[in-house]
Amino acid sequence: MPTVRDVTFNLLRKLGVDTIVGNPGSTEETFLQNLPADFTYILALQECSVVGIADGLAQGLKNPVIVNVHTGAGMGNAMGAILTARVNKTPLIITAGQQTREMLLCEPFLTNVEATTLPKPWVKWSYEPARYQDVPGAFMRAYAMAVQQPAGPVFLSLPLDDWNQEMDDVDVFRTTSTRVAPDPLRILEFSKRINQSKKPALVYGGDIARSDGWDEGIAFAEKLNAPVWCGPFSERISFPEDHPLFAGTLPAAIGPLSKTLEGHDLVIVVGASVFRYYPWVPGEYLPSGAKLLQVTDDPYEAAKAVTGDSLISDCQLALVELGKNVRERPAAKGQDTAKRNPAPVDLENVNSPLTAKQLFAVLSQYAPEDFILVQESPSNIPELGRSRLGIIRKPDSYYTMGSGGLGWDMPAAVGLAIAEKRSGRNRPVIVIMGDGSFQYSPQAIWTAVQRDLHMVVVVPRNEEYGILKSFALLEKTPNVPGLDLPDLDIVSLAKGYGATSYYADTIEDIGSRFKEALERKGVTVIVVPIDKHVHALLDN
Ligand SMILES: Cc1ncc(C[n+]2csc(CCOP(=O)(O)OP(=O)(O)O)c2C)c(N)n1
Ligand SMILES: [Mg+2]
Repeated sequence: MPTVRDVTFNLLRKLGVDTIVGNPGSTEETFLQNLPADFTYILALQECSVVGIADGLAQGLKNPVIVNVHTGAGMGNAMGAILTARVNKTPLIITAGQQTREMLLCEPFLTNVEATTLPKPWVKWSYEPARYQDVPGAFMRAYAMAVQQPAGPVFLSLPLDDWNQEMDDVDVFRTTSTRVAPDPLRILEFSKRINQSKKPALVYGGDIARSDGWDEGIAFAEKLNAPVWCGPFSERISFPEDHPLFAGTLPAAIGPLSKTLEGHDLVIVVGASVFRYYPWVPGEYLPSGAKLLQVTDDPYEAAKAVTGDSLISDCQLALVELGKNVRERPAAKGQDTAKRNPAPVDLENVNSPLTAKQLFAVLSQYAPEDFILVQESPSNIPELGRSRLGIIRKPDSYYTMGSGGLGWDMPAAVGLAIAEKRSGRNRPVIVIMGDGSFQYSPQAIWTAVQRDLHMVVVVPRNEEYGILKSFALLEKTPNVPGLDLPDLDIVSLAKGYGATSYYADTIEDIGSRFKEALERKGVTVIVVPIDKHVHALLDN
């Protein structure tokens, strides 16, 4: 008779899920024993990196990935990245071993007490099979739950003695649709309101990128001839930032956001929260007299929107349907052209250390035509966005976390680089990583080196948690302790994980190291000192 393992691995083959990212312990070894040759196990050295790598890989492959971590402690370490996977809407089947059923009542060492409660509220479904025979069916249900919109992580707690049990060779494979089409009546209502509006504005978010709606988003904006804003803290970019209709990123605060949209009588948000605010700056949600329409694939987002009317749908499908029904508009008189042109930077007269702006200008000179950009560099996001390197022009080329949880981007970049290698796209992954942010998941670099990936990490080193100083200024909270980061030897850390690493502090050095890192495959970490200065928090 087949075992639970045999039946489960057969199911996973049918589902096309063949990759496990994990960090093993004794409670996971029965699952991992004699891993079939057609499955890949990717080892990461800490669970935040495990989940981050799986997240990047799943996004890069556009397919769910299995995560396997070690009972309660592994799940504890994984939680920050699980939270981010939920916000990022990444389908992950997260599994953790559980102690033997025989002993669970006496709670032996390594018992995951209340295993299904631990990952809540950040998983869509959390389950420990009631019987070993239910393990394959639980995986099927987990898959179906993870891939349906809004996609996201699910959790299975798996007692270690289940895997070798014999069971009938049941086939629990089934399929389910993954996209939700819009209500046709609601489409007509929304189209009518768009057609009646005098000056609509568009706000695009990550759902469009996830639904492969890049082209449809452009066509819709061009038909309306309306400016396109990117929602605050967007984890994906869904519209070319060099397009003449691109208007910028909305500020992440109530008052400034509505001020930015002044002059528009209708705000059409597609695939973003309404809105992802950060500091509290009071004001109206919308400019006076303006109304808001939201399209989202997530009923939760529709319910929590602070204002406006919502339509629940896959964003690509909704853009196509709305596009058929809205009237074509000419360009408004005096309408601006592309807002996002690289800012001019003087590289002739520079001080030491360089500014972030100068650093990004240098990197931009060598940036290839095709690459993936990943950033976790909080105080430098606006400057990055004004450089050629940071102006996103192509679909599926920018990724970050929508949660604010540091420690996600380094491993996610590794997962994305694995997907690039596996798919044969082979774009290099360029990571801009703050010196503070670097410390949350540095061990992901080891996985990248071991898997021979092409990744270039540039660390703007300001020796501080710069963004927190900006926040303290805005919130008028002086003398917060613990915001300085002296004496961190990031080059040695990177070398310790096997990367090639350099300290570069001149324009020539930065340029030649970056160029070399892009030409040579492999993992390179370049640490560049930059000046300390407190940025305005709501600078976009
Ligand atoms: C897991 C986690 N812990 C703490 C924070 C709070 N936090 C937000 S930004 C930041 C500092 C980031 O510093 P760095 O990467 O050096 O970027 P800089 O602001 O200097 O550009 C911290 C600690 C967080 N967002 N996530
Ligand atoms: Mg810093």
